[in-house]
Amino acid sequence: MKAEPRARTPDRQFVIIGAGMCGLYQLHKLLRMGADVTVLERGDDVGGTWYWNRYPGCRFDSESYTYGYSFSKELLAEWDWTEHFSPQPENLRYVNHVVDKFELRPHIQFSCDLKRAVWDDEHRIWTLELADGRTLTCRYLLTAIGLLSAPTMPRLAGMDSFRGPSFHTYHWPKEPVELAGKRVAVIGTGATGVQLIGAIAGQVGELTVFQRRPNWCAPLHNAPISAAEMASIRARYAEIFKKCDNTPGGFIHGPDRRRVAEVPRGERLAFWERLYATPGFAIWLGNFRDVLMDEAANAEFSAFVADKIRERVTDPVLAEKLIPKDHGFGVQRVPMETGYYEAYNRDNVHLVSIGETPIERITPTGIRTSERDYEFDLIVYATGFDAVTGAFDGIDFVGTEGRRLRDYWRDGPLTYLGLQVAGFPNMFMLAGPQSASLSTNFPRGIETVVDWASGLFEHVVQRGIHRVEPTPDAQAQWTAHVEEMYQGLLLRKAKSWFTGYNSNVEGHDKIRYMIYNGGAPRYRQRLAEVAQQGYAGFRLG
Ligand code: NA7
Repeated sequence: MKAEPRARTPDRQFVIIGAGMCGLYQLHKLLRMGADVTVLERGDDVGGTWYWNRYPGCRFDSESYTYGYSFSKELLAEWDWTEHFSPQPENLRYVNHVVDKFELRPHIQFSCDLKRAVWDDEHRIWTLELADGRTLTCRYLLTAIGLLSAPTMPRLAGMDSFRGPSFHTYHWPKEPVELAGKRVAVIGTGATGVQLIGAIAGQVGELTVFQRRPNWCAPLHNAPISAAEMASIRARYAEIFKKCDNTPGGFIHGPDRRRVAEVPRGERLAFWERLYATPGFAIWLGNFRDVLMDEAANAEFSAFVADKIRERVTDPVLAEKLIPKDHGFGVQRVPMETGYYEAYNRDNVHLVSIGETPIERITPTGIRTSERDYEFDLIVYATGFDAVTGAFDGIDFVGTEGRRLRDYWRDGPLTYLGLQVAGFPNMFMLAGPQSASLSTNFPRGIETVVDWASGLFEHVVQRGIHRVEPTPDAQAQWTAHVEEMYQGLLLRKAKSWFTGYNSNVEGHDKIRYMIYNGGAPRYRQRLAEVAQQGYAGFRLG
């Protein structure tokens, strides 16, 4: 007869991977529960996204006061945001302030690069192997490894041969980078490239942008927050967070329930003018609801935005190059810009459409396209990320019967609630693929998941339960539901990270269902039902 598995005592009860916004909140919750917990962070300080991304122009696209944590009244009362869309240095200061206030730092171990995690089903523990050879065991492994934390470089010949500095935006150096008078190349025009280009156009000598496909960008309309405004925001925090709770994306912007065709043309144009002048994502998430669902509605709004680009870019040939022709507005993540289109009116800014004249190679002195050679002092790769699953693929997770996560997810993620994977007991993804955190204003999404997961952890710890795993049925149903939620949306056709595309990663050239598009309220409701039903879909014990 097979002996009953016996839980062995691990080094730690809980290990959290990652000290960004998500991991830090989970740490705080577990400490308050009195749990034995430590965080392993690969960087040498806290902050995650806000620690790594230091490129000029990096800032929130979320209203600052909707991005901060909502869990502590005291924190809300004492922190002042200085801009409506706060820049990276301030965001990093905020994260550090939270860490100090809640005395989290002693519970975080830095420079811990997790390479492998192996589940031992007999003893019900995870063994974690770090890059430097150290190991640690834990009962529960909680990943907070970010959704855009595995940067990807193009696969171009000669990249190592360039004599000047070159780096991915994610690895923009901590030390100041000399830009004045320099000839700078930026490859990539996603949300990152668009922030960077707007910020440095006036600082560099010459700026040459290599654009593969243009994006539909919209004005951010950032502004400082005065002391009086901050006082008013503070007085309205409860109302602001309630509003975020009730919108699909966790922002203060929710869809207008009318359809484009229901509104007389003059009225809808006036509405769109107002949206174009409104700060933040209103233009994307506060638009008529069918703009993101119906081809004709989307085409009409896209034509409106195309005209805005034509108004803002003085050279009509250049303007056409900046207008996307292969997808409509909002089908891909909308980059929010500050002076982006006007940058192209400057004499020192040049656009190279590499859709027309592809890059052939990087040379020791610059970039060679099919048309000519360009010379640069600095090359910046704003080429995006192996989004969502990339950070997981970077760690060798080995579950029951030797199942490897990166193989199991080869054709796309399979999860239950975006939280757990069958065959990987006691591993919880706090911002995993197919959860709502990825499609929402991130902190709003992660507070939901962390609060809920903390309830589950309390439940299992109190009952002496040592093993939690989703049933294959529950997982299959959730994954099918996630896929179904893509069907009504035009974004299902996009070739962007929302659908798991990345030309720089082998095999990432077909749709993968990465994010939960059912909206945050529906996701929260589902989590609540699962808990009420005694954690339906999970096998406990
Ligand atoms: P994105 O949005 O994935 O953008 C990456 C950009 O880089 C995009 O313009 C790509 O062109 C371009 N790209 C990628 N690979 C190449 C190669 N090989 N050659 C030329 N151009 C390339 O990443 P971001 O960092 O801008 O934004 C990520 C998220 O960060 C964003 O959504 C926010 O949530 C914050 P393409 O469009 O694929 O033709």
